[in-house]
Amino acid sequence: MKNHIKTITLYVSCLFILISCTETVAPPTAINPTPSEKQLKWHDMQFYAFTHFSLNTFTNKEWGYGDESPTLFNPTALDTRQWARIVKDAGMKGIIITAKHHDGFCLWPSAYTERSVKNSPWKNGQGDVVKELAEACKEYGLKLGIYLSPWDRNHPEYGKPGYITYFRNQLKELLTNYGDVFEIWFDGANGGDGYYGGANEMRKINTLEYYNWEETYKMIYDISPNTLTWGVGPSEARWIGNEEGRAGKTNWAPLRQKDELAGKVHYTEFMSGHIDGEKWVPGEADVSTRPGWFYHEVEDDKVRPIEEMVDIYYESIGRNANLLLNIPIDKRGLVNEHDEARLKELTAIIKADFKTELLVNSEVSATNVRGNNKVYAASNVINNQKNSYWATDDDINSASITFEFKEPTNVNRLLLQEYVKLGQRVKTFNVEVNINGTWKTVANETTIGYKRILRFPRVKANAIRVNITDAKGCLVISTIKAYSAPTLVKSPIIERNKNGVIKLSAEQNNNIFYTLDGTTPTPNSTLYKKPFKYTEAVKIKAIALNTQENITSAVTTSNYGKSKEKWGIVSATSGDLKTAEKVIDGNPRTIWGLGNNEHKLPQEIIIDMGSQLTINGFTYFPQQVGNNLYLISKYEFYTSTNKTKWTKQSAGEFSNIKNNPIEQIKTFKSCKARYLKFIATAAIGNSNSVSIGEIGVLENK
Ligand code: FUL
Repeated sequence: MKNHIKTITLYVSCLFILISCTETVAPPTAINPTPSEKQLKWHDMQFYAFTHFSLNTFTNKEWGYGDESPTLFNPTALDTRQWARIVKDAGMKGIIITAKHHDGFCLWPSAYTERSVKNSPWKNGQGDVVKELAEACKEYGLKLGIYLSPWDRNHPEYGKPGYITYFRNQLKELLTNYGDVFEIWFDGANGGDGYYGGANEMRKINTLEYYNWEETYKMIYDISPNTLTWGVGPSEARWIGNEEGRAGKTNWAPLRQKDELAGKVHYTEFMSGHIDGEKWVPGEADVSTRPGWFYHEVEDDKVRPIEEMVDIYYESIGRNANLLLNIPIDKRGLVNEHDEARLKELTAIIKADFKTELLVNSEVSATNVRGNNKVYAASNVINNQKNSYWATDDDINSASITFEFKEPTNVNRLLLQEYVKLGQRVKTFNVEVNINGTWKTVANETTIGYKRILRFPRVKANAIRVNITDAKGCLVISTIKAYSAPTLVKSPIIERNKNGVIKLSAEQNNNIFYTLDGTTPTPNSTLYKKPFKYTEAVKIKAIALNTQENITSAVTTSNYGKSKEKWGIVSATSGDLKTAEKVIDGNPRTIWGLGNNEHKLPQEIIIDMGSQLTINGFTYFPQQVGNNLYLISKYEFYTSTNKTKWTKQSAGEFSNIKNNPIEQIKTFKSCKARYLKFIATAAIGNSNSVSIGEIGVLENK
């Protein structure tokens, strides 16, 4: 009898399972906003290149004024196939080119202006860079994107209705003559002083009204429906709010775009989007391999260190954003060797980090599965099918999913994806690992979105559990993957103060080895023990060694002129001389000038270098820390051997300093000098206040 009952029970439960598995359970309803098909395709691209290349490449500027002659554009070995090969090898999916930057020079022979390649010596005016790139992209299976600067510092009619017709005509040319364009990039820098056909004046416009973006976008979609619009106006993707390539840890694709268009959103909010945003406007993180966007020879040794590049990857793609990585094209018309080498390193590290997926053979279970139906099974997250997902019941917006390994497994990366076609939902989650029976939390996080990648210290885990603790509705998770990435040893930081004291630092328990003669350091080089003094010009190279795993870091190189030991402040127009000393203390984080009302422009500082030096440039490190950076936008720089007769060596603007407050390097003809006079003549913003982190010189070798 007992057995009989057992059989019946078994039979009933099998039937129940069978019914619940075959029964169709409706998929979750979408939570608005949701992405369009075009946006979904764009999300899948994840990683693509930016190429800044124009007249600026030849004039050594970041922003041209608009009066530079097109005859200066003369690459000696332009090869867009080389760009495409390097981009493809780096695993990127497309290239966006600066068809026209702010100075108005066109890389294609536009029918609407003389200011283009057609009036340059390159290919006797017969060339077309956009066409060559479109062809190379096609050959290498890459998508083409276009940057067309709305701001045009050359055009006589900029600011008037005539320019809008010109701008739209150029858009038409670019969107019809070069095949498919996956993205059109409209930069936010707009209005200011410029050449404007010889008027040489300041022109300010209201970006939103002037361009009538609604209409401009309508025109774009009519001509080229598959082109995604980026940037100003009611666009389909947004700036990430900085030029460092980093998204917020919390990052919603939704954005309150209506508020943004009404001027009610500060750009720093772009890093995180808005939980209550009414439109799907995902973030794209743009950053250059170097400090500047255009190629400058002085930045050849300033390509971002490999650890920074890796961080950028994880803090953009790993934080629900696409990564747009700029590779400046050099004067030859090629990707420079320095950038190519760094890209290869980055590609190798990313490949190694995601080499072996670890969850694929694990046992998966979840605390809730929608309708108990296998269509929404927890195991869908490891089946590698983009269109399947684990979902929970409608009333369940928190649940756990557990992966049990067959044997203890090393893990330090977790990749998660929501099925964003149905909206971005997860608000908070955490990750636990089970080590020999004890659960330990390794991450406490907020959003997931299209893709989230977590890095945590390597653990040998028996199981991993992801607890989603809050969401906008039921859960819809398409992918969870885990990896064990090799250890990346961070290269040392090199600092030298005013008196020439050199300090090297690295991660805890790492040894540092260095050289002072320009040779590559190895673990047989000098072991760093404590800060030491070295006042002469020197090239320091250092590596860190993780002694536990016996792995070395990449090399950090720092070039120094003579130390500023003998430097002093002669005079400063604001504050006491002691505070002014901060501009020569070797530390860009300490500043002179605190944006208060006493500091009116112009501001001037005179420095005595203590002895006569031969110099051919100066550097200005803007303030790095603080909410208001009091940045200098225009300057004059003078030198003197006797403090009475001054020679103007350089004057002009620090272009793009607002969005990218990097060290500014200005070169000039070599001269002898003992005294330096730096004058700030204009500042960013309305405060009229300025500050300086550090002033330095470029010494002639
Ligand atoms: C900025 C521009 O002003 C820069 O020159 C550069 O093109 C960068 C990508 O966007 O805002």
